[in-house]
Amino acid sequence: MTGFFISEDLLQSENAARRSVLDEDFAALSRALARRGIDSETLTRSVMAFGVAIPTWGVGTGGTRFARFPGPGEPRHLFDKLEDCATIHRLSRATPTLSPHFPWDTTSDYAALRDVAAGYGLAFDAVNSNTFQDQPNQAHSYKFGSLSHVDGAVRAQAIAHNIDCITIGRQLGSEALTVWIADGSNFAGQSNLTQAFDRYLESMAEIYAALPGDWRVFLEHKLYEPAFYSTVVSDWGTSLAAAQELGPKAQCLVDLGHHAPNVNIEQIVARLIRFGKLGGFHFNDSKYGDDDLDAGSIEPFRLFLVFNELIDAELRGAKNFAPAYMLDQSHNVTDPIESLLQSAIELQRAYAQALIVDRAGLAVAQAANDALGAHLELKRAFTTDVSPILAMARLRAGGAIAPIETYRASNYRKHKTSERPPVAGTSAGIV
Ligand SMILES: [Mn+2]
Repeated sequence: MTGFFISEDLLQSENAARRSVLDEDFAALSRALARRGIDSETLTRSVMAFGVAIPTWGVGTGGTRFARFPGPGEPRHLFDKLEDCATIHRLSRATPTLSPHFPWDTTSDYAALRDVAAGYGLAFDAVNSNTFQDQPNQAHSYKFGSLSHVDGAVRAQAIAHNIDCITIGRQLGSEALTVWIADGSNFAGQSNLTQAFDRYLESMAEIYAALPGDWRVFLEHKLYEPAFYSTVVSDWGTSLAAAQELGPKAQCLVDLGHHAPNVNIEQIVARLIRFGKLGGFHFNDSKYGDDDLDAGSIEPFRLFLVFNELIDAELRGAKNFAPAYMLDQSHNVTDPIESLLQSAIELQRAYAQALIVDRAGLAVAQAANDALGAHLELKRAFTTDVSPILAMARLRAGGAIAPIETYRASNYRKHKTSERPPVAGTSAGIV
């Protein structure tokens, strides 16, 4: 790192100040869990092994449809973004991978980029294509769609871009491509609903054919926005049908904000797992729609219920089950580094809570039609404060007992504000 970096000395002194309280809390929780037959050491090791990818766009301040209020010391380019991602992982030890986006993260030497990331202990997860906005000097516009556009020349351009993303991803060591398209219509009659989906499937088949043998492609559905009458890949049913038609390398990606209000997302997750088609997640939270709020900030119980399905699948050895975990949030009013630290912790919390569900007790209650008893098994896990386990996992992995407090004590943002003079056109915020 060329500029300021949080020193080992600061990390150690911040941890030392919190160590005795953590030891006390960890011991008390370990005793409580042991009474339930749960080994806190095993649980801590599981938490240490959990990781979620940071989206490179997430470390910049996001915006709304109305405005973007840039924060001080924002990353100016890809290598600044890497510094911020490295800092998040250094403190949280929960974000060992990056999910890049093209063309926003375009650079001239991807082998060098991979080396710089590796120097920070970071690797690359799924690459994201972008056919939802036009790029300078682009031959055709995506105003009326991309992979499902009525004009074959536009579709060909969008297909070529996705294949370019695969080529870049191979150089970065990635093994998956995430495709989300903004295609749809705003007026009844504007688009032939059947033909638009047929064109999407034909385009995706060409992208699918370009996938290396060990790659997967994730299809991300979204109910609405920017199209407000119909969206070509609108829901998990459409996504599942497309993934089944394309073949085994195609799986569905669940963005928690891309569903109808009040939809039972954990049941969708269970269905996709049942058919070996759950590819991964874009974690965030929402109150109304695709709000891209911080994971676990609005509905932590729902997040827990999603992880409950994931653990259930893991324990029963569900086939084709290797979901990729990514955050996909827009940080408008917080320091993005703090939001991403907290979100990674919230995912670990839901994961740990799901791991301590008494599954034998749950199965007994379900078999006996004991509705409340079954519910209480889940609530007992959800209401357990696993914070000491999470903090101990971070400490043992070399991170911070209190990541946000340590980050604030370091004055990282203040240092970056002087190192990074503001520039125009920082890309941030994604679907
Ligand atoms: Mn998303």
